[in-house]
Amino acid sequence: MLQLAKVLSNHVVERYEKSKGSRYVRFGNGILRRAQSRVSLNPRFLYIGSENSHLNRPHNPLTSMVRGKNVAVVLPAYNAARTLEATYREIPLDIVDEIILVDDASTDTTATLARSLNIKTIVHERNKGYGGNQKTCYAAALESKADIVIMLHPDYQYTPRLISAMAYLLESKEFDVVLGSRILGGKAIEGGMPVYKYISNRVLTLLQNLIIGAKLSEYHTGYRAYTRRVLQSIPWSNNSDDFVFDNQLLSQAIFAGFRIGEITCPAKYFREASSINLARSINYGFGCLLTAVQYRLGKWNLFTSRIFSFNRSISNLSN
Ligand SMILES: Nc1nc2c(ncn2[C@@H]2O[C@H](COP(=O)(O)OP(=O)(O)O)[C@@H](O)[C@H]2O)c(=O)[nH]1
Ligand SMILES: [Mg+2]
Repeated sequence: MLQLAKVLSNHVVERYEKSKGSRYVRFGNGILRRAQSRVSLNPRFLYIGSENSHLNRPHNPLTSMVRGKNVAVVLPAYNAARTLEATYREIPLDIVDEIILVDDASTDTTATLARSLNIKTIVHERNKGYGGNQKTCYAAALESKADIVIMLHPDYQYTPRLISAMAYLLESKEFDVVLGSRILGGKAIEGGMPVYKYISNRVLTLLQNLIIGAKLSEYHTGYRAYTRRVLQSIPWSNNSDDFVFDNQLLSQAIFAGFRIGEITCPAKYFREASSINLARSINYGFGCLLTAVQYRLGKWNLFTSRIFSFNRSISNLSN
């Protein structure tokens, strides 16, 4: 590695490294940028690629930017070829160490496209469902030594620009789980959420809050961040392979005493961003209510279902 310590536009260039044919420079303020292929070693003319040059941006930067924490973004994908690149382009790679996409036997070119974007891609040979997909995502993220894992849908519904905010909230150690809530900002319907989805979300959330005894703005967002400890201690492999997986994991986290933080997240609604039909939505709604009832029975020690059969004090145990 060639070390440079020169001053450029009031920033100190800490180092310059050639890696896989690309050149990166790290400034004293912590910003990592990819330099254009022709880099002048005269620092006065060192040209830094624009922040928008997203293609072939480096994954696995030299060190993590979230105070030494390894940040992984997992993308559970199913037929996401039309929206993947737009999603990827907005992922803040200056703080993300690894992006993992799990392709659930899509019938489109999701996996090929993901690989062409240099995303670590795992392909299911057969469709395992949304929950089954996330199981592969979290297993891969834990294996890659991630300290913070952010699950983002590759359907470009939730803005990836909040990844940094979510990662820093977890890094603050005030929270163990962070949710990007579409409800908090009060703009869900304005943002295009269908009215029937909004009403179902609010009613389900109200019932879940009453039964579980929490006070979340919603339990149904597809934008979530977890610490390694949460994913290591909750037995999520017992959960459903279907859409209710998320809801079970969140309820398990509350059951175990993990602290849940929420931030406002605007969400977009367009054809590719929302494909679940009414029958599956209703099935999901009943699954959420069943989870809440299982939670309550588990808390009252009346009946312990499989998903809640773990030590409820795990959040207090040391790492
Ligand atoms: N693994 C898997 N994921 C699916 C399947 N169907 C939908 N999804 C994903 O589940 C997520 C939520 O579905 P979506 O239609 O966007 O729901 P909505 O945004 O809540 O209306 C998206 O990321 C989809 O790609 C499936 O059969 N298998
Ligand atoms: Mg969606």
